[in-house]
Amino acid sequence: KASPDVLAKLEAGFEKLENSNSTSMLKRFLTRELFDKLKFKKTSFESTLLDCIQSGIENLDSGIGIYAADPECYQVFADLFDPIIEEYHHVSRTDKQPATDWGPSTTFGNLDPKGDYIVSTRVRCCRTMKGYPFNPCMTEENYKDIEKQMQEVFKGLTKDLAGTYNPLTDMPKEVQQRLIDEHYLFKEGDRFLQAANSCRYWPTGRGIYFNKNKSFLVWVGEEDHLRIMSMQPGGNVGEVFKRLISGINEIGKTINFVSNERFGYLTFCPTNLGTTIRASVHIKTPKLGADMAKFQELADKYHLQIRGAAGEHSESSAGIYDLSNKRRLGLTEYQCLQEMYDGITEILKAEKSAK
Ligand code: ADP
Ligand code: CIR
Repeated sequence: KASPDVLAKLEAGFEKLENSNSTSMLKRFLTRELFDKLKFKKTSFESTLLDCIQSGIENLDSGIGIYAADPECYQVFADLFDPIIEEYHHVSRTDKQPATDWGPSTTFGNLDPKGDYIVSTRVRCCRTMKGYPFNPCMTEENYKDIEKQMQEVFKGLTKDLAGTYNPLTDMPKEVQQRLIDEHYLFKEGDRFLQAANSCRYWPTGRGIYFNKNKSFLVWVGEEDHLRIMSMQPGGNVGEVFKRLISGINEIGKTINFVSNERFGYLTFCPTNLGTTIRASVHIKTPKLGADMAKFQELADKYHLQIRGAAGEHSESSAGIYDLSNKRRLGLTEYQCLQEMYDGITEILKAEKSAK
């Protein structure tokens, strides 16, 4: 059972949330009744409801406000996670995640051959390594182990995927900042992750791998054990996706990833479950951006998420937006890409015909 100290923090946190004007999913779904039902529970990793919701309590501007402190939380606190997962991904409780399917490799072409609108394209996915819990339950040794294992894997990558691993512990701050500004590296001190107990022992075990032209990259030890991504300038979705598939397949030869029937690949944040795929373009749509309410409506219609060009929770600058598929669970990898591809095709039509 949760300790008196945890219960006191939970009560105070719940009250803070109740009295706030937060619009997070956590606030919407965590009723008093549900709170009272879940507040005493603990997983075998000793994670409590507090571990899952403290980020949303500290950051009242959260969109979601909840993380799974360990993989068991998805079951133990299912009454809270399920409705959030259902609404975010448009799935129902009895759905199972379809088997991995990358689809035919030749489907996707260049969304913007003339290069007038799309600045760059990126597809990322998340992976949890077997044998390790999520961030809040990880020890310093866990971070070091994961990094060590991955350094061996990286040494084996060849051809277009061949590159170098760069641990944060050896990276001067200026280099870090440049890599962040160029959209390659995760930022340090994300307040949502910090409040979720996910930045302990930083920078130990954190780092970035990239190939020679920084078109294939892997983040180690950030929000998830691994974030694997492929990116390049322009709108050639096909090339980007193909490179991602080859990279994941290579890494998957030696590393076991955690998955289950219902949720597919397990991730720390419930929004990333399933395929874990976020396929995005940085796109210039100043006309659509002039009326954000209408732009959001259009994005919703095609299940696209709008982010700023510096990533989640950032503002758009110079009329450049990050548009990506919003759903990742309940559809295949191929379908995630298709959702983005078809949606962006429509967005481009709308931008071109807007006054
Ligand atoms: P994630 O995509 O991993 O969920 P973020 O939204 O924070 O997390 O994005 C991470 C980084 O990737 C940010 O620097 C963001 O600008 C960059 N990024 C995302 N999509 C693209 C893209 N299509 N082209 C270039 N950079 C991108
Ligand atoms: C929030 O709730 O806003 C943060 N915890 C981040 C949620 C992740 N969002 C997403 O779309 N992947």
